[in-house]
Formats: sequence, structure tokens, C-alpha cells
Amino acid sequence: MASSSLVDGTAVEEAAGIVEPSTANKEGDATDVLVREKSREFPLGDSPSLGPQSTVNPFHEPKNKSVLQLLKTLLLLPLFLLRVVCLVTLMALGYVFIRLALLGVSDPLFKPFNRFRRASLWTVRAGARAVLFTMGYYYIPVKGRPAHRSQAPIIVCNHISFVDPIFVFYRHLPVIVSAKENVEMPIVGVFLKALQIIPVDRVSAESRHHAAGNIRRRAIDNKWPHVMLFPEGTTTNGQAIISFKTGAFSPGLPVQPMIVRYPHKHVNPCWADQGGPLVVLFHLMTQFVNYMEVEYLPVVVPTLKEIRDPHEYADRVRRMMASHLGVSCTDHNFVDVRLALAARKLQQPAGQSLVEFACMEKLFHLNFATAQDYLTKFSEMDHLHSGVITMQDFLKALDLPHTQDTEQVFHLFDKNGDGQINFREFLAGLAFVSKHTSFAQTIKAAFKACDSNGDGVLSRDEVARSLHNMFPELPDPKISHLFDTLDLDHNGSVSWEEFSNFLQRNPEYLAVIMAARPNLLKAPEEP
Ligand SMILES: [Ca+2]
Ligand SMILES: [Ca+2]
Ligand SMILES: [Ca+2]
Repeated sequence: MASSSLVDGTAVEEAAGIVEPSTANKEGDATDVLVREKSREFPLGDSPSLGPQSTVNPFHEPKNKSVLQLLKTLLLLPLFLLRVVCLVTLMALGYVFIRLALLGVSDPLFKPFNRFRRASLWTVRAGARAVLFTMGYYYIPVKGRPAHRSQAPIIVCNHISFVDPIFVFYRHLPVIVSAKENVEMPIVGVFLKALQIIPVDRVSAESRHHAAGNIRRRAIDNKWPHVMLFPEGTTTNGQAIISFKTGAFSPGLPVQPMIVRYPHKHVNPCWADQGGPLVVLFHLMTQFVNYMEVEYLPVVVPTLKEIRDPHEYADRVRRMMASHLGVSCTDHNFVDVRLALAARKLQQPAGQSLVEFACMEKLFHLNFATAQDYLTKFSEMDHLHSGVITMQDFLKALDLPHTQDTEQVFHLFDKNGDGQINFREFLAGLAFVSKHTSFAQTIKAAFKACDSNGDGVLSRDEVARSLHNMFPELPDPKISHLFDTLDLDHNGSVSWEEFSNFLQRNPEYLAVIMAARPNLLKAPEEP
């Protein structure tokens, strides 16, 4: 590989304005500087715009710890105990009635119940309403009317609490989609059989595909009840409508949106941050009264374009629901919840890890595992757990000096230009580099450029020379340290596997190499 493809230290300083362009430069060098000036833009182009980060945290609910609340809880303990007795009795009765109603049914999940059997399940539906009553939901105002299933076979609803499925059970006894292992659960499984769930194995793409087909088949067959979906796929605190999964929309059939609200002063029945359903249930049952409102919105019929593009259809419905609820739409999804949990373990401010993951999935096809790796990396760089990385943190983590190139990479990450990189910017920056179509090719080119004798491995000298060319001020011990980091098996040379694995795990270094050597991809290939 010609040495001209390695960045010349003087050129860096000239381009950075550190030294005057030397008049003694040969014509070729002057052209190099011009090329550098022109290519100040990052060699892979600019990373896609992220748009402003939502200020809403749909997964957080502050705990109410006022003295008044505590006193009220103590005062209502006898009522709580009474309610628990009622609840347990209702559950037991419900269980028995379902077992009776399903007598003689061998495959409740695959064949619609006949009229008689559905009628016999009304006892259980009434029981579900009584359960809501024991939770303090005495009167539930309902606005609008559910459409007949022939007009809208699918109902979609926002999801805040375990309270909304209980209401849906009472009001519709619909078909729902549920994890297949839930059917095997001791008591819950029997209730799910009454709902004739569409079982899905969450980890299997084939199973999810199969479930999508099942939703469609049941939706078009009037022998089945309504198909009911919570397209957000997880619960929120009700302050936003988050990203929708397309399961309810891909059949291309009319849907009826239904919205639930829980007006409250003291206890929001959402699970967010509140310590699980039993804790929420305890708080609900130590209130005199709880409030819930339900509203059925007009049926939405998809346009031809929306039938072809379920994402567009889902988006229209979700905007409609958000506007009726008076909340914003965000691109959060379940991965944000998982990342927030991981962030808490890493002592990162939980709100910072909410990146609106649906947007990351769309832009970069990122998955949870990669995002979690990047979160760990971010947390190592952000040693003060402040939720942001400064230029100093960045250089310290990379163990590189402050040059025009490292600064360029920092700015590539710092999309909003506020001088710090938050996790969302970090994730997008790393994803932009590592998911770029030229990523693998660039690693290859960088390896070739470094392997000056072309023997297929990088010696200590070769690595040192390349690093020196990029960072003339980098002291020898640091160069040595970087070499040792690359040489995982400590055999004194860096193999292609070691080099490529390192850059795949640490795309920020490849970004620095690209900034330092913008012509890397244009360099002529070795024969
Ligand atoms: Ca920033
Ligand atoms: Ca070599
Ligand atoms: Ca090695």
C-alpha cells in the first residue's frame, strides 16, 4: 500500500490551521490539503437527523409518598382486606365457571365457541366487572359505541394497566394475542383459554408470522368475537402514545380505536416504575374510589395505500388516538423499557436511556443486544454517571489526543451541537458507522493501509507507524498500549480477526480512522 494513503501529520496540522500551509510543499501535498478541506464532511456523509428528543418519559410515574397518603392507606386497611377477600372469591368463582363453560371443549384456542357457550361465559364477564368494582372502579363512563364486528373486526386500545384488559374482558370477551407459555400458567391460563388467545412465541419470528396470519383469519370470520390488540406492546403511564406494532393493521381491515383514561389525583394504575402489579393493586385497593373512562372512536377504514403499508395505517390510527387523548406520539417501544432497566443497573440516569427505539430500528435496524452493548460502552465512558459524555470523557476513553479528527468524530456524534454526547446521540452515531454499507469495506481498507509489508498481519512497527501518522503527538507508551489492546492473544502481531473484531466492537475507532484518512475508501486496492 502506498504510504501516500496514510495521513501525513503535517497535513493534519495545516488543515487544522495549526501551521501555515508550507510554501515549500510540493504540488501534490497542496492538493492533499485541498482534498482534506473539501472532505471536512465525514467520509460516510452526515448521519441521519434524529429530530428533537421527546421530553416525555412514558415509563415513569413518581411515587406518592405523602403523609396524607400513608394515613389514608392505614385507615383503609380494613377495606383493603375486605376487597382482597372479594377479589379472591371472584377469581375462584370465575375459575370454576370457566371450567364449567369449557366442559367438553378439547381445543378452545382453535375453534370459535358456539352461541350457547359464549352466553354461559357471561357469568365470568359479570365477574370481571365485579373485580373492577372491588378495585374501586364503581362507575365507568363509556363514550361512543363499539361497532359491530362486521364493520370493524379489530379493536385497538392504548395500554396503561392490568385494569384495561379486565375491562376489555368484561365488555368484549375478545380474542387476544398472548405469549404461548401463559396458557400453561395455573390460573391465568384458564382465563386465557376463555379468551381463546392467539398464542405466540415471542422469540420465534416464524411464530410471530403465524400469529399475524391467525389475526387475519379470525378477523375476517364472523364466527369469532372481536380481535383485540394493544398495539403499543407494553404499558405506559398514559402521557404519550408510543410506537405501534403493525399486527393489528397488517390484515388491512377496518379497526376501531378505543381509548382508556385513568383520571387520578393519587394513584395512577400504570405499572411504570411502581414495583410491579401487586404493589399497584395494593395502592388501588387502599383508595376510596378510582376513576376510569373509556371512549370508542369512529371506525377507521384503511386506504389502498395504507393496506399496502401497515406502518402508515398504524401511524394514522395512533395519531388519532393521541389527539383524542390530548397526548403526544413518541417513538418509544418495549426496547426502551429494557434499556431503562439496563441503564439503572449501570447507574445511568434512567430517563437518558430512552432513545425512542422504534426510530433507531427504522433508521439503523438496531436490535436490543447491540443497543445494550453500546449502553455499557457509554456508561464506561461516562464515568461520572451524568448521562452525557464530554469531549474530555471521549478522548480519555479512546486514549487519543485532541486533534481535528477526534473533534470531527465527536461532532459527528454530538448531533445537536451542545458540546456533549447523550446516549441517544451516541447510539445513533455508533449505529450510523457500524451499520453503514461501507463499514466492512472500510475495516478491510484500514487493515491493508496499515499492513505496509503486505504479509497479512500487523506488526508492532506497522501499527506504531500508522498511529504516528494519524497522531504525531501520541506518546510511545500509549501507542504500545493500543497495540496490546488490539493483540488479544499477545502473540506480538495483530491478525485480521483481531483487527476486524476490535473495530466491530468499537466502531468509534473506525470513525476516527476515517476522519483521519478520508481517502481510505478511495485508495487503490492492492492486487
Ligand atoms: Ca449533544
Ligand atoms: Ca504486516
Ligand atoms: Ca495477535
